[in-house]
Amino acid sequence: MRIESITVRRLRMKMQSAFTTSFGTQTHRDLLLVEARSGEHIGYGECVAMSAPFYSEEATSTCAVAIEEYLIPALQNWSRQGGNPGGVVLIDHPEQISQALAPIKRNNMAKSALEGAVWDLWARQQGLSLAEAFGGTRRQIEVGLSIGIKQTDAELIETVGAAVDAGYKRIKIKIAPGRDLQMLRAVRTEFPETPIMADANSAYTLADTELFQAMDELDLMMIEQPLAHDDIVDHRQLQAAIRTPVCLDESIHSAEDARKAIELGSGKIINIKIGRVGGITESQRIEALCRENGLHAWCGGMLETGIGRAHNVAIASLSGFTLPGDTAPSARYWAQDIIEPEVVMEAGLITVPAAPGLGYGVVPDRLDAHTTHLVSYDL
Ligand code: OSB
Ligand code: MG
Repeated sequence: MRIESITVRRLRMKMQSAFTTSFGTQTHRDLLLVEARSGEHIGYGECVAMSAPFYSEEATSTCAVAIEEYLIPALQNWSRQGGNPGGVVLIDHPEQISQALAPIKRNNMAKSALEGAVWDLWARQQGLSLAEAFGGTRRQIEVGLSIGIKQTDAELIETVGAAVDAGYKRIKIKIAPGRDLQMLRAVRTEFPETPIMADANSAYTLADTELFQAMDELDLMMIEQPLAHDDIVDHRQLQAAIRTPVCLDESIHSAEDARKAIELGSGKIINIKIGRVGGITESQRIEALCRENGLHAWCGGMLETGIGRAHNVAIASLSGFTLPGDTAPSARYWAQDIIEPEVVMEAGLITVPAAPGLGYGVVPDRLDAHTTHLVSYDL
C-alpha cells in the first residue's frame, strides 16, 4: 500500500459535561487527528493524549512534536531502507508500522494515532471494516459508562440511576481520597444489584490497604489502577490482600508489561487502551495474552471523538474483550460528534459497523469547525 501524505490536525471541542478524575476537571478536549492519504482514500487515527501530562507522560503538544519530528521521519527512513523511493511510504500491512516506529522509545499515544490512521486507510483499500481488519468476531459489544467524581453522593446517585435506566451494562465510578468508601457504600445501598466498579487513577498507596479491604464488602466488579501509575509490584501485594479483582490501566504500556504483571499476579483484569499501549498491533498482543492466561480484558476510553471511538468499538469486537468497556456513545461526550451517523447504544449494546474502515463517515465541515491547527507532510 502507498501512503502519499500525512496530515495532523489539532482540534478543540467542548464536552457535553465536565469530567472530573483524581487528576483534575476537564471541560474541553484538546486532541490531534492524524489523516493518512492514498489516492481518494483517507484513513483517520486519533491521538488520545490529554492536554497536560496528568494521566501519563504524553500530552497533546508533546505528541504533535513526536509525530512531526520523530515518527514521520522514522516511517520515511524505514520505507527508504526497504529500498523504496522517496515521495511515498510503501507498506504491505499496517502491522509493519509498529516495527517502523520501534526505534523511537515509548511515545505510545503519538505512535498509536499514526498507526490507527494507517489501519483505517488499509482497511478502506481492502474493503474491510476495521473490526474485520483487526480480527474481531463480535457483531455487538457491551457498553459500560465511566462517571467522573461528583461533589455530592446525591448527584452521583442520580447520575448512576440515569445510567442504569439508559441500559449501560456496568457503571464505573471514579474515586479519589476523600471520595471513596462512604460514597461507594451510598451507591451500593441504592443499587444493590448493579454491576459497579471503581477507578482510582493511581491516587492511593499500600498504606490504604485497609480501605480497599473494606471495599470487598461492596461486591465491586473490580478496582481499576488503585496504586501508582508505574507500579506492578505493590499492586501484586494489594491483590493478594483483597478479594475484589484489581484491574490495571496506567501500569500497562505493552504486551511485555502485561506478561510481567500476569506473571507476578498484579491484577486479574486489564483495561486495554489502544493509545496507551502504542496501537492496534500491541493491543492484539495483549488481548491474546489475556485469553491465553484466563484474564478478563476490556476496552478503556480516553474521552475520544467518534474517530477514536470507532477504533475502540472495532478492537472491542475481538473475543478476548470479555467485559463491557468504556465505549459510551457519542451523545455522552459531544453535542455533535464529528462522525455521521454517530455512535449509538441500544439496550446497552453498540452494533459493530460492517462498512469499510471506521464504518462511520467523517464530516469535513465539522472537522474544520473544530480545527485550530493543520499541518500536512509530504512523504
Ligand atoms: O482512567 O480510564 C481512565 C478518561 C480520561 C483519562 C483516563 C480515564 C478516563 C475515563 C473515561 O475513565 C473513559 C471514557 O469514557 O472515555
Ligand atoms: Mg482508568
